[in-house]
Amino acid sequence: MKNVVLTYGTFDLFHVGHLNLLQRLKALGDYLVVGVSTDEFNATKGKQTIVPFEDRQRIVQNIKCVDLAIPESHWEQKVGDIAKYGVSTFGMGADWTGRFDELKAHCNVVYLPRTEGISSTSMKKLLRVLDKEHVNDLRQALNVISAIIDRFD
Ligand code: C2G
Repeated sequence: MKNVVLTYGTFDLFHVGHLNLLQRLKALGDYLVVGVSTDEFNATKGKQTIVPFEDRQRIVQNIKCVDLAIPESHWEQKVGDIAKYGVSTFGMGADWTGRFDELKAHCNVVYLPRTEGISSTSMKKLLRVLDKEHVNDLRQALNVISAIIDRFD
């Protein structure tokens, strides 16, 4: 009997924190199903991604430890997915601790430690600093500084 593990996520700007979690979850079973949040669903979460859904799903589907990547389009699909794929373990990162305990009625529920020091949110913040508007501000500031330096020459 296949030991199926299920998880969900946005996986924007896929990074080592996502990889660590998926590998740890796969180690709990022998078949890993990953629900990837659609762009529409993320909008309801107030989340906007850099990488569109189609690309995020393809990236996750091609991660070696992932057996099946499915769309996550609403919060309520989890119980149906657990039954559909015959899930024995549902798992998330620790930032979701306690949020899916109601699923314990259907399978094991685990929350695994997150990888510290890396997040899509912090990468997005960094990218925002490098956007056109900020670069122009930086350029103007540099011009002012070099004008001041020139006066001292
Ligand atoms: N994660 C992690 N370490 C990090 C960053 C993320 O272990 N440094 C884990 C999160 O805890 C989560 C998974 O990676 O379990 C995916 O994280 P996100 O892409 O941020 O997913 P999220 O937007 O939290 O979506 O229905 C549940 C939602 O779809 C979860």
